[in-house]
Amino acid sequence: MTTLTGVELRRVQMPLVSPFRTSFGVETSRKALLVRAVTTDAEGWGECVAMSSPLYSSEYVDACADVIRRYLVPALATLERLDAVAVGPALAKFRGHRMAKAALEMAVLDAELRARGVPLSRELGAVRTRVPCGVSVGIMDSIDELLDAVAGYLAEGYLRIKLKIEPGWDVAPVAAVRERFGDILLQVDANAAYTLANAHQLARLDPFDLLLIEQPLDEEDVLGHAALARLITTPICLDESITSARAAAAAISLGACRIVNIKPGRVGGYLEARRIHDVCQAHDVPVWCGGMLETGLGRAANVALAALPGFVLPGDTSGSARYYRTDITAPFVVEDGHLTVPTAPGIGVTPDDEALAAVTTDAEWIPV
Ligand code: NPG
Repeated sequence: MTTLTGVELRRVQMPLVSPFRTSFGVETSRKALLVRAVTTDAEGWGECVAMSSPLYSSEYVDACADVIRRYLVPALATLERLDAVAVGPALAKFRGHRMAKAALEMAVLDAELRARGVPLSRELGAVRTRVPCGVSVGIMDSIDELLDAVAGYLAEGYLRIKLKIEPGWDVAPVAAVRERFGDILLQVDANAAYTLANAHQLARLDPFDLLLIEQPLDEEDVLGHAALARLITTPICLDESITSARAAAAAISLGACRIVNIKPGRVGGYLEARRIHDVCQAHDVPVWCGGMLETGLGRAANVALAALPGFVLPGDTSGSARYYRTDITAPFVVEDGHLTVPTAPGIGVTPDDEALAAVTTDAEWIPV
């Protein structure tokens, strides 16, 4: 019977190859929290997708570390039998904190699958050996700078471009990219920067034949998205609003979205992510895998998830080089617009000791 021996929380700081600007701020380096779960059978790695400030969602790195240390690890320590499927139910009494829960569940799942010799992709039900890659392009100082960035990504083989938008940076960049690059797969992401009062402005994106507009309105404004869907023709995709399979089912029933972005960290883990995939598939709602500037650890797991059958759109699963000069795992390299799904047990990758040590700013052992 497997039990938990302890958990290591490790903070890393990794410079981004170029600043990444969204409607809520600029990231110049990724300060991430990594989780190493040690069990009586194996050890496994998890990555927490929270940012250092609560700007994308209410979670942030220090809060995640605190809740993991103070509540989540002690709750898992009481389990007589530590299975990844038992993690969610054991942590359910603690409200929210999905990114923290997801990181811990990922580490336990990785350890369990390594012990069983099963790759995460097979455990989740993957049907592909490689996944098509998109890239998310931040807000830039000028249209020329944006066009250069997009040209570079297309030359690297990316199959879909996502433009970050905000009021004042929406129709003009989209029009410029369409005009210059023609019939590419193109979508936009607003990170909740608009209100329903902006519907007229958002409708001006309709002629550009976008795949989707992602999260135009506030995360809690599901009804607003349903109203907006009746005013624009571009399909609405939800990200921040979809926190669980239940939330996905409700948003779909209400007509708030026709497409769903699945980020395992945002929804409490890979097992809930698979449930959202299943709900969406049952409703013929296409899904794609989002990204949170993950290191190679989170990327490995995201690529496994993106290989499930309902992931029919290219995800924000870019190659390591789009983010980091040196990743902490062997780099993921885009070939022919695709990333290869890892085949080794668990998430299929481990950190390189030296690379990890070089970016570690703090490490803490939590015994159980
Ligand atoms: O490729 O990992 C990536 C980044 C994809 O745009 C991306 N992520 O809102 O989806 C998002 C966004 C994000 C980035 C959110 C940074 C939070 C922080």
